[in-house]
Amino acid sequence: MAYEVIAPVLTPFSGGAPDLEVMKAHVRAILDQGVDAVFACGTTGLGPSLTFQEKIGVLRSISDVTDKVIMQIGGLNMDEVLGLVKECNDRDIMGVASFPPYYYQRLPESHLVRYFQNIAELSEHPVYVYNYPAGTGKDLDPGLVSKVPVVGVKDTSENLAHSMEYKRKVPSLKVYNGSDFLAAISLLVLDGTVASAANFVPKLFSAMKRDASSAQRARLLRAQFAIDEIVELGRKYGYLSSIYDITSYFMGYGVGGPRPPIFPLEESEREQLLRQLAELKERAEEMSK
Ligand code: FW2
Repeated sequence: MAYEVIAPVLTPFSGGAPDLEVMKAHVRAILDQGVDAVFACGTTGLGPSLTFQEKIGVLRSISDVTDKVIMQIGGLNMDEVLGLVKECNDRDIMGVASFPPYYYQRLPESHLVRYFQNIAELSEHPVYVYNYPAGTGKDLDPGLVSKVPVVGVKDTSENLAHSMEYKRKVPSLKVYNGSDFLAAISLLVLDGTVASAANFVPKLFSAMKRDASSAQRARLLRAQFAIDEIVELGRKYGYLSSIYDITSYFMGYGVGGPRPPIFPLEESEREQLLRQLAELKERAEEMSK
């Protein structure tokens, strides 16, 4: 099976802690509606602000529901990073992924290579690089990625040429782009997309997979533009916050809220956002058929 649509799954919080039951139900729902796999503890999953124990909780809960999970284990404490690799070794999952130790800006390339080598040596699962230069301040380019034993890369960049360069220079790699705005084109020219919008329009992504494989270019573009409008609207309120409201509204069940330092929307903002989303929801549902 090809894993073309991977959802960087949000982490629902309630009462200041991850709500693992809601998370499991959400993962089940989006997989049932056409998402191929989930990427846990990424950016949308607020991975960088979860504690070690919370990440273990997320891993255990999701892997109780599905083996279609790539667990993002990156962090600044190597013992915890490797501890998470060991936890993953005990679970039946697709792979582990990591961003680089992002806080330290002048690490030599050889140290970044060693970071991924240490992970790969310990991991019993395939390893993926999570490249997100806008978030981490580091670009793990194809030259670096070719030096580490990884099977793929999730490149969160709005520069498609950058993602394609991995394919050209390291053809054996699975390459996913992580920008919602490049989801359609990633289905056509890369191995797939890791799109946060798959949290709230999983059926639309399922229709997009079908349209990509049958070259229904116009339909695919219309779907992409609907996603763009939703994400752009969400960004006005802070996307990592508003994705909880967008997902609850589109999916028809609550997924809690974020946890500070990612603050929830004010009630008035939420009402305004939902009013602005009504027409887009109808459009997305129509196109998901
Ligand atoms: C993640 C993703 C998607 C993000 C993107 C950032 O882990 O959340 O990288 O939404 O704007 O892959």
